[in-house]
Amino acid sequence: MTSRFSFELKATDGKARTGVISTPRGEIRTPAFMPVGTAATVKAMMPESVRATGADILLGNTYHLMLRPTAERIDRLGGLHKFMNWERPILTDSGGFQVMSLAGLRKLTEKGVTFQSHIDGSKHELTPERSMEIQKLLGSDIVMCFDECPALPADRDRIVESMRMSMRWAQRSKDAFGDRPGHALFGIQQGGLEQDFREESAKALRDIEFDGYAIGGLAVGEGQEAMFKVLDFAPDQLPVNKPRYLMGVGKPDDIVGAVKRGVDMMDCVLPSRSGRTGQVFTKRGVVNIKNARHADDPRPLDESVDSPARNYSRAYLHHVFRSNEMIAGMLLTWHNLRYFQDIMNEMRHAIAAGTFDAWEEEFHAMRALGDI
Ligand code: PRF
Repeated sequence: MTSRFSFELKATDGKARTGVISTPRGEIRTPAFMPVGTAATVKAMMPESVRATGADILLGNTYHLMLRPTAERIDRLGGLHKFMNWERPILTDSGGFQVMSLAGLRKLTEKGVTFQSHIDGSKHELTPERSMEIQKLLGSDIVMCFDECPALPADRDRIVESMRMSMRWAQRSKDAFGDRPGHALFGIQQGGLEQDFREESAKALRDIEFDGYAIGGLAVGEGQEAMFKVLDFAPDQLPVNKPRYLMGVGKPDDIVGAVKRGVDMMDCVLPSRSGRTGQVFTKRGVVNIKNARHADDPRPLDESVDSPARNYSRAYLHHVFRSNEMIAGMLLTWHNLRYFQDIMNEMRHAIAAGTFDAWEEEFHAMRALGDI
């Protein structure tokens, strides 16, 4: 085990990269997909099962955990890893983005943001300094800068103003984070869809110097085409020798397109949330298990995905989903998480072998066939 945080690039194929992030809590193979464990659990999964899907790292949320059960309580109980029984790396988001999408009555100033809890209406404040303190109390391995991001579309003035404040917050985050060997701090690039603002943001972050760099402010309503246009230049604006993390993305084809453009890490609630709403991701596209056409189908969902769900018929999965049985969410979530990790694993191998383009072509061809 290394005692420091480091990133080693092993191979590239076009702009796609594969490598390994080393942390005192274990290695993270990249490109990496991070399941989301918002409230100290990946919903419907035990940590052992999450690991069995192939995940090297989980994402946790400052916003949810500060409200319930509070960062101080988690600290008293030995930190987030011990609390949730996940000993491998955890990345925590910094809270600002979740405040903007979930909290009531928000007030944004240069100092930070005050808001009302979506749980009980109580009043709270988050600043770069408080976010760093909370992420330290949680024991997060990869800490995210405190940032802010406007919903798109927004006009250029609003975007640049917000980006520049996030860059001032990035400096305050770095100052408050201090020197914590074995723990990493990632900066977050903002700037909407504008190449000049993205470059200004990247330069500000490069000057401050971080252990990794996230691309924020995407997947906020702009659509895949607009997002890919930004990803055609944004990763190149960030240091080549540090991990690049695209926040909150995405569907399987978003993930593949992002990796092709030089992204190393991603997170999304999609595989776990969809598992609970009956949406299933397969090599041949999306299947909705609720659909009546599955009611008499004795075949498994997708035999090629190695999860417990393949031991059940579509008819059974349809039945337990329609009956609101918990096993439906458990099996479908496991399947989805395993499918996402399979994609990452296949991409890592294809990049190392220099066959990413052929792999991508096959990925799209299989989806074009439609469900079995
Ligand atoms: N900033 C932070 N978290 C995020 C985002 C962001 O821009 C996004 C945007 N897709 C998701 N999560 N801190």
